[in-house]
Amino acid sequence: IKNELLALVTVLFLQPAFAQSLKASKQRPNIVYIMSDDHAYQAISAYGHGLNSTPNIDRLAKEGVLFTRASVTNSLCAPSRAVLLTGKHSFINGKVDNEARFDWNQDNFAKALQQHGYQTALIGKIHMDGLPQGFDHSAVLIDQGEYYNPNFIINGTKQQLNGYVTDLTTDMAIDWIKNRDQGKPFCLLFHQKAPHREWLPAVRHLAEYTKMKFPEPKTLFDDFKNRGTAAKTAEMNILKNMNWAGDNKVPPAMMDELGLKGFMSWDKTAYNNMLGRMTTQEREAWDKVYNPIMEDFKSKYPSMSQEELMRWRYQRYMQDYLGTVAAVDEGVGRMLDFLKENGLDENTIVVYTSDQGFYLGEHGWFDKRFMYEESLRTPLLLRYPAEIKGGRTSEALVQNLDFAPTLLDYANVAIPPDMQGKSFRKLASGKDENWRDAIYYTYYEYPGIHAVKRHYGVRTDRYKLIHFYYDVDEWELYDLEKDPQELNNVYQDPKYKDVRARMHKKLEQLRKEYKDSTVNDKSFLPKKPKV
Ligand code: SGN
Ligand code: CA
Repeated sequence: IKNELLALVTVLFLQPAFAQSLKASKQRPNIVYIMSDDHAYQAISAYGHGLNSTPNIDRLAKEGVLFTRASVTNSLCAPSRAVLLTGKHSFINGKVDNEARFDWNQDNFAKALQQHGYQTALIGKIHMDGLPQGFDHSAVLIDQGEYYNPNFIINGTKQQLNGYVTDLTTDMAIDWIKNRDQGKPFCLLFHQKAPHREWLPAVRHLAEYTKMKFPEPKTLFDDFKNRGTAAKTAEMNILKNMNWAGDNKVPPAMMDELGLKGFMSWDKTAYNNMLGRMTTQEREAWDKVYNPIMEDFKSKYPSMSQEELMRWRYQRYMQDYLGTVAAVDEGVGRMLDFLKENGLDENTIVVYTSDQGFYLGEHGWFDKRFMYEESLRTPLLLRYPAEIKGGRTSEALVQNLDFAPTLLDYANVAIPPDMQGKSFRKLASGKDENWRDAIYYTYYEYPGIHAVKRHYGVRTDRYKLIHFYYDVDEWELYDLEKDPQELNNVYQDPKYKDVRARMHKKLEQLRKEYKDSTVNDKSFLPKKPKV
């Protein structure tokens, strides 16, 4: 019997899965944090909006947890990244808008991981000046970065790479893991540029996506009745505020023939610069697909109504935006396959998220910035089989503020007490947790591009209170249960008197807790961002 037992134990040990989980229990987990830029949750099929198909990102939902109400604290690129790194609100970490300087000398969670024996890397978009601190290796795009044959700054040295940005970023991310020091755990921030404006899909996706027709959101023709000034004056309308060449890919010469004017002064330049980066072959492939579309548009344009034009522009927008998402999804698939093939899938936490949400035609809009749902919320999926059973969803009010403490918690590194977020590690695996019942939001980039007024607010399970200030003084209150699309501001409605008072109280409480004194402190307000 002794021999049989010995044989059984030996067989068990030889099972690769068993061996791996035994190893995993001893090692600190690796982290692959994947973040895209402007990736709306509506454009991930696991969220069930029926727009497109993202089978690889969906694998994270099947094998992990999907958060339905994850949100950001400031719906803008660079501020969101600063919150991710520091675990602190914008008014504390100082990166209040895209123009403000980010102080890399302050603490961030990557530095803490490094100090505790992790090897760290940052690959892709970061949208901040200065050499990233906290990373053993960095390969970052300059500012917004380019889709075709982009420039990267690799450990401080500029280099132009040949290829498509999403694929190059994925290649570099996988290569870095391949070449890592196998004796240490790792944390990789794998940040895609896509699907950021101006939405240039990879050559292999052009034909497929430009043939697709997408369902229109119910509020594509929103008239902003019962809303305040901020929503009415924002410059995010697909019909009025998009660029013809830069965004919709109408060639500049055709714009002239049709008498079309871009909303931004850089409309034609953007098109010329972007397409000018392509190789001859890439450009030929592009023209082959886009020329017939544009010729067809040219012939129809003179008889198109404003409504038809809006519909055409919405479809063009969706085709290119979702076309860029296709390559992001493939990159996630390649990363997951790589981890699996190399026995790293059990002991690696994989996160997928975006720097914020995005409007895909809701309220007639593109872009983000507002505290309304589509841009406040951001996709969040997390896979870690050692702790999380697949197929879970969570409605908890988690935020990007929580990433730094959560990842430190998984790595068994003490969470610095001045971080303002909270670890959602227990929540992720479905354990009981006394979670926050409200979130706090701030937005500052005004005056600025898209003209979204400064605001801050609070959101609870059911209600949202927003204050727009600076050159207005307006309050909005939404009942998200009765009005999930936020079409009816009930701030002045007597029926909501008590709710309104409760929400004001909650807001004050949060502003105190997070130490925000910025709204009444004029000296804090950043200098006019350049448009
Ligand atoms: C650019 C875009 C804007 C976008 C900002 C910020 N205009 O300025 O539409 O809101 O970036 O985006 S573009 O014509 O230059 O493309 S963010 O994701 O970096 O915050
Ligand atoms: Ca962004």
